[in-house]
Order: sequence, then structure tokens, then C-alpha cells
Amino acid sequence: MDATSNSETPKDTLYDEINTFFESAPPLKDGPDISRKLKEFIERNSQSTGGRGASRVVCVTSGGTTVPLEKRCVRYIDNFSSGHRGAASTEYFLKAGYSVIFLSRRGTCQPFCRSLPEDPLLECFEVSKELNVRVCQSHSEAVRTAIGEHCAAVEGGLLLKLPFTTIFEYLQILQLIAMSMKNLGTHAMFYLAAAVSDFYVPWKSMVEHKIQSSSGPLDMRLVQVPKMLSVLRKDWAPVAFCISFKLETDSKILLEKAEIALKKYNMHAVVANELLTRKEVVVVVTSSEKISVHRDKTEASADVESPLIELLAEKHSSYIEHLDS
Ligand code: PAZ
Repeated sequence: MDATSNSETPKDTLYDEINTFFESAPPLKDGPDISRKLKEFIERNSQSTGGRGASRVVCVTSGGTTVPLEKRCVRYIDNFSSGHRGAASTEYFLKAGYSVIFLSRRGTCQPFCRSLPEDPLLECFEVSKELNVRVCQSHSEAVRTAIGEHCAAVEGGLLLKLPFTTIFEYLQILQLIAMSMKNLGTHAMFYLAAAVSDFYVPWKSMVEHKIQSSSGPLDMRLVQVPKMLSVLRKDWAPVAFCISFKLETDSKILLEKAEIALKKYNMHAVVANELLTRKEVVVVVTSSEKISVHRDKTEASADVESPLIELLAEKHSSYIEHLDS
């Protein structure tokens, strides 16, 4: 999931790798429908919001990409990401006045559902003797809030949810989003919290059918996923405000790796986090400072994403002011 690598890829080689990736990827099943939804969403949200100036749109990516091992996929490589970071951040971006394109892995945590039990349909509802379905008393407040806030965001045209599963779908949809957000200029933000696979099996060299265990030990060559952050910044959305994430399990190398990513991909900030403490603390690394952001421990329900989004929204404001003045 590491977006950085110590081996430099020359520019032309990178573009070749990217072209090969897109040309050989299986076409998106619902590509035209996604493009239409994006067009409508951006049109609605690119109008000025009265006294508050032009609206800001953030693309939040969330959850992990899978790497299929067979075309008729039975097995795939996956990662740990629960999608909690992306879902929580989306709620705080909406509160901060942003419209959000939420690109998330199917089946991972969704905005406004975080306070519901794991299986909400079975645990929050009960069926009466007359076969009427009603919300259980103990969950009624949480269900009302979740449905109310979700409906307000989606029906108000402020939240567009786009799902992905594979690395192919993720990068193709991210490209469509970035191109559609280009016209928003500095008012666009990318908040790339998804855990994106580093290696994949190219579609062309992938076997069609389920790999047979009777064939003995599996010997498979995985190719590096091209570093799309570079093209996102240079070509897809060159003036958007871009935040990427860096996850490590070894605290000794975390900040160094975050700084490398900041420079290499020309990000405006990199949010550094450790696997075990990621819900407690993150460090926002920019070219001039490193700011530790902590969860407010005095409040049980407080999230680290609350002060994090507040800080990033402020940095985005300074960026807009600086570039648009
Ligand atoms: O999805 P989650 O809440 O379980 O975890 C969030 C996270 C650790 C995936 C995210 O904060 C992050 O660091 N994403 C980038 C991972 C990486 O490619 O380095």
C-alpha cells in the first residue's frame, strides 16, 4: 500500500506504465453512468453558494483496493483498511461546508453509519406479531440520526458515493473524478485515504479460470502499480489541493517516508499515521511544518478526524487565497 518507492521512475517510463495500465485494464462496467453522475454533481456544486463564495468539493478515497488473481475472480489480494478514516472524514468535510465525492471500497464503513451496530438491518429492527417492521427502542436515536443526516447530504446534492472493489476500478474512477473536478481549480481537494495496492497482476497476463491447487506451489509475478499520484498532480487536476496518506508500522521511518512522498509527488500535505495508533494521532507533514493532531480523549465519541479536517480546511483556505489573489 506504500505510495512511495526508493527507485525513481523516469517520466517517460511512468507515462508508458500508466498507459499500459489503463489500456489493459478491464473496462469499467458502469463508466458512462459514473461520468454522468459526476458531471451533474460538479455542475450543481460549482455554482457560487450565495455569500459564502464558490463551493468547495473534496474527493475522499476510502478502504483498500483488491488485486484479482484470476479474470473470473475467485481469489484476490486484499488489505486491512476498514474505511473508518474515509467515512468519518466525509462527515466532518460535510460539516465544514464541503461537497464530497466519496470513492469507497464496497462493503467498508460508510458515512453516518459509524454509530450503528455491525449488522444494522438485523440488530436495529424488529418485527411485531402483526408483521410490521419497526426500529428497536435501543437503537431508534442512532437510526434516526444516521438516516436523517445521510438523506440530507445525498438528497441535498452534497454527497456522491461511488464504490470500487479492484485496483483497476479504483484508478479508472479516480481518473474520471479528477478530470471532472479540473474546472473547480483551487476549490477542489483530494483527500486520498484509501489503501491502494502497490503490486498487481496485469489483466493481459492473468489466467481466466480459478487457479488449480493440484498444479503445485503457486509462482506468480506481480507488477508495480504505476504511481498515479504524480499524474494526478501534474495532469489530471494540477491546481487542486492534494493530501495523501502514509501508513507505516515502524514509527522510526514514518515521518521520513511521509517527507519523501510529500516531495516526490508534490503533495500539499501528507498525513502520516501508524497502524496501531491511527485512530488516536496523525501527523500532518507539509513543506514547512509537522503538526501532530490528537483525538480529544476527554470525549468518548471524539474522532481524530474532527481536528484533522478543521486543520486541512484552514490550509485549503490559505491555499485558495494565495493562488487566487
Ligand atoms: O481505513 P482505516 O480507517 O482502517 O485506516 C485508514 C488508513 C490507515 C488506511 C489511512 O489513514 C491511510 O494511511 N491510508 C494510506 C495507506 C498507505 O497507502 O500508506
